[in-house]
Amino acid sequence: MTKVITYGTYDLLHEGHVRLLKRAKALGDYLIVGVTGDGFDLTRGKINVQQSLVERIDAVKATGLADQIIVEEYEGQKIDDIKRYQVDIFTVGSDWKGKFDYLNDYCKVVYLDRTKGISSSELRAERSDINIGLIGDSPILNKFFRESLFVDGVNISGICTKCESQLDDAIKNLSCVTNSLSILLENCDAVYIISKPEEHYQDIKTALFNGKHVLCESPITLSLEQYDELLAFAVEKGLVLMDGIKTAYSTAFNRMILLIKGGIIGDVVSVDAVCTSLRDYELTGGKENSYFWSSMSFWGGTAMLPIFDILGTKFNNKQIISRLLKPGSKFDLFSKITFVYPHAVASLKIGQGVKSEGELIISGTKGYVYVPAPWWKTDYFEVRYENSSENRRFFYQLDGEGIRFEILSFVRQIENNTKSCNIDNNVTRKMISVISDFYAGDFISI
Ligand code: C2G
Repeated sequence: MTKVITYGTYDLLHEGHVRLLKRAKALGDYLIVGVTGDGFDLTRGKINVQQSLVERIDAVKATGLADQIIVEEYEGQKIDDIKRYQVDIFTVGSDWKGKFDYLNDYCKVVYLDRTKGISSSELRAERSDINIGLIGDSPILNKFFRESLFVDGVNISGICTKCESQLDDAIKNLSCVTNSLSILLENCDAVYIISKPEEHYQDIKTALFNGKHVLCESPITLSLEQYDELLAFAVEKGLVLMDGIKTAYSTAFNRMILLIKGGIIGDVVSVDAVCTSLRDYELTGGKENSYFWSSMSFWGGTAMLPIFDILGTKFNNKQIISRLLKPGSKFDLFSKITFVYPHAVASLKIGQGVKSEGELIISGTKGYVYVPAPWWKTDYFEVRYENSSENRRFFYQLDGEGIRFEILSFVRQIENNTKSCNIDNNVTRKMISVISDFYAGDFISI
């Protein structure tokens, strides 16, 4: 019996896939099809897969061409499979010609002509693009633009900005570059907002009023009442209002939270997060402007995310201690916040004008989790115990600091009309509540 094996994502199964499977089957007597797992596709950069692994397996099964279906989950698995299943022939479409010649050491390699004129990505692209308009002046917009290129079905259609000095040419050359929000809103279906925090409320309200979905950098607003008003309006109009904290879209961060909730370090007694950067301070000479945000606005949401994800939002009390840019201003160069819970304590240190070690440490009764700087865009963390031989290390690739996955989540919510973002609404509300307390003067000045 001649055994043949082939692999693929098989997203939105189409004629090209079926033709490949038929010709693969004809190469022998028994065909094994390796369908790529969701995690493996993410690792190899295929972030736009529409269907789940189960849906893709079912579609391949329904062709009746596969005698056996397996899941491809890791780099190099093909060699293991060829040996395990005593495969005689590996085959794949000619778009991969040459890429798998190394498998000749284990079996015969056959590249079959790829069917022209059809592909999963073309099928995905048949959906109309979602045009996203940018709002703000920050250099972060350049990152956001670059990351959007990795997401199928997204087109950056314009920008509303008051200052182009920090923007790349790719943005300056967009077809719609304006300082008028109404003109931008005529040229997009959704907006990404990173204007000054005090402008978020009005920008969001105008966008929602004009039927546009909103992805807004944290803090979405500087007052809870405003946030609740906007969220209710978005829900009423069937629009997405999404909190943009890219850390929430880092696989490593999310897996770390799951492991901690599963008890890997016992009861969590303390969460300590540090986020600092002098970049904007040095860029602007310490002068407030549209992208030199206060520490509380720039870092507050990010630093509170692990605390509220792990310990919840029901702390008994908090204390904010801040070093201000100048006496009487509400612009903190550095803040430390301590949260006291019934059986735990948490602290965060954030700084736009102070530099410290940007690590995240979660302390538990069995061990602790250590996330090295910059933890807010990490692909790596360690679980450490008293007996260091039991320590465990975790790595989850993070392309683009999580921004492309944040954009993907935003687009999926718009397409599927679902709220499935990685940040719980109660967490967003609590972040806004703490930040608004700061701006209301509830802090000790040092
Ligand atoms: N294919 C084809 N003609 C098309 C589209 C795809 O012959 N118009 C073939 C591909 O060459 C591949 C199989 O169908 O052999 C599955 O294609 P995809 O689902 O796009 O998966 P891909 O990432 O190309 O899988 O490690 C090998 C890869 O997993 C191959």
